[in-house]
Amino acid sequence: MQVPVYQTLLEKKQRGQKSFAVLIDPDKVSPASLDQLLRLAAEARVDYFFVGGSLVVSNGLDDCILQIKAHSKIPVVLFPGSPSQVSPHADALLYLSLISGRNPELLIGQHVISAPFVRKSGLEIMSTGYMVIDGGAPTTVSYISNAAPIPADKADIAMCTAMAGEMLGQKLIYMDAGSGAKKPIPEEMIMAVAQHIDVPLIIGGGIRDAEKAYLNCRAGADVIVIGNALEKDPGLITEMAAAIHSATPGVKI
Ligand code: 1GP
Repeated sequence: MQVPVYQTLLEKKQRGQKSFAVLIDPDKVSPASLDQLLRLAAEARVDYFFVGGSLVVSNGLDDCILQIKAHSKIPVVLFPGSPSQVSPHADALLYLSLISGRNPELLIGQHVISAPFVRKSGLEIMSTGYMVIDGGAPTTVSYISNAAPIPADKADIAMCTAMAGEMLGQKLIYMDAGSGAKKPIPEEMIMAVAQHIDVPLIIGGGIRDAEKAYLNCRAGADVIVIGNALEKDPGLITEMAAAIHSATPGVKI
C-alpha cells in the first residue's frame, strides 16, 4: 500500500529533506509534452506532481492524471483552482483555505458546498493554509478571489498568518507569489514563517532558476513548487531537482 503523502512530507521534514513538486496545469500540457515531462521527472527524482490550474477550462484533468499514473510512481497531489478540480485518480488533495484573504467564500464557503463530494472522492485530504504573497503583478487567484495579497515586505504579517493557520489546524502552509510571478517570495519572509511553524512549508510562484530554489530551501521551505519555468523549458527539471535536493543538510553536491 502506498504511504500517505502527508506522512512522507512529515518524515522528510523531520530529516530536513527538501522536496521538489512539479506543477502541471492540465490546460497547458499535451499528451506528448506530458510524456517528456514524466521522463525528465523520473530521472531527476521529482518528489511530487501538483496538478491543477487557476481555471482549468478544458476537461483534461482526469486524462492528465491518468496519463501520469500510467507512466509514473511519483505521487499526484491536486492543487485545485476551484472546487470542481477534484479527481479520484489523484493520491491526495491540498484542501486550500485562503487564509491571507478575507473572502469568506475561499476561507470556508466553497468547502461547505463541496464537502460531500470531496469526502466521497476517497482522496487523502491535506488541509492547507494558502497564503498569497504579492509577486509584483496581479495573480489570477487574487483577481478571482477579490482578496489582496500579503505585501512582500511584510514578513511579520505572513508569520502571524501562518501561525494562526497552524493553530487553527492546517496541516500545511503554502505561500504562493502566484504562477509566473515577477518576484518570487523573499527569503526573509520564508525564514520568518519557517521559524514560527512546525508544519511543512510549501513555497512557489515565479521561481525560475536553481539558485533561487536552493536559497528558498535554505531559508526554510520544505517543498518548492515550480510550474511556469518548466512549461517554458522542461529541461530545467534536472538542475532544479539537483539544487533542491542538495539543500538538505548533509548532502554533498
Ligand atoms: C503557482 O506556486 C505555483 O501557484 C508555481 O508558480 O508557475 O510561477 O512556478 P510558477
